[in-house]
Amino acid sequence: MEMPKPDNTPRDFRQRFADGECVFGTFLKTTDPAFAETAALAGLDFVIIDTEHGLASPADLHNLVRAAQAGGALPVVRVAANRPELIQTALDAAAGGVQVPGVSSVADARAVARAAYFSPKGQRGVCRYVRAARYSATPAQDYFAAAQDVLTIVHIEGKEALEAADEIAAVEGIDICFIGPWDLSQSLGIPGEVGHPKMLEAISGLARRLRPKGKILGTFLDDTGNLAAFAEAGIQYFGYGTDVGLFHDACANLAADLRKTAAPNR
Ligand code: 3PY
Ligand code: MG
Repeated sequence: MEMPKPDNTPRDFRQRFADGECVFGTFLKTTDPAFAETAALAGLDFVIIDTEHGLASPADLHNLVRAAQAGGALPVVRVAANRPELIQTALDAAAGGVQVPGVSSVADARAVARAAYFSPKGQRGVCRYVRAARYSATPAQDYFAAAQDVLTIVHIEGKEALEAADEIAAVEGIDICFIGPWDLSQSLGIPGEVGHPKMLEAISGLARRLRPKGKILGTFLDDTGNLAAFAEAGIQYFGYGTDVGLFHDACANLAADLRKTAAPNR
């Protein structure tokens, strides 16, 4: 029997985290909403629309967010940098979460919370004619209340961030500390060696250290080798691979399979 699909809202994620569940998504580098919708229809819980290393313009964001919602996944936007106007643009498009790279201090984390929430939690720029407010169809006070339910995700991915991680994790208004293994490996002097035992130790150790602060932990994977160990260390939000990477791997496997299957007949 098919399991009912979770509704994949920020509130639903919070409940599932509290129940000890993990959630899974992928990064989107392309601007075609079909990938967002397909990932959602295939059963991923969320997609991360990547404007740090991807192509989406502010106008693309709207269609990518729409497509993820149409398929039933939570749309998260990774902004290019920790800037309030980028966070605001993502949330105005009705993203359910923002993911902010390179957060390395308490001041950085406070800036994220300030940009992501309306008063009294923050100072997000106010406009009720945006997609998130259904272009004014949602009554203003209802919109301002509902808009406070977003997921704020900060990347811990450098030496400085590791040192400040306990204080960053204590910042009010931050939901998820996401350990970025690629940037972290570079910062630790083992660039790209994300499977290095030092990395496994750094990521699991950090997760165990931050878990008691009441924050959810996340990380990036592109194979399942360390998934069980990371889940055991308390990580619950997993970004796995990218649209183009998954498509590349599927094509590479297909090409190899087709050649192998045809070979005996030639
Ligand atoms: C990193 O590994 O640095 C990332 O940002 C992964 O998303
Ligand atoms: Mg990174």
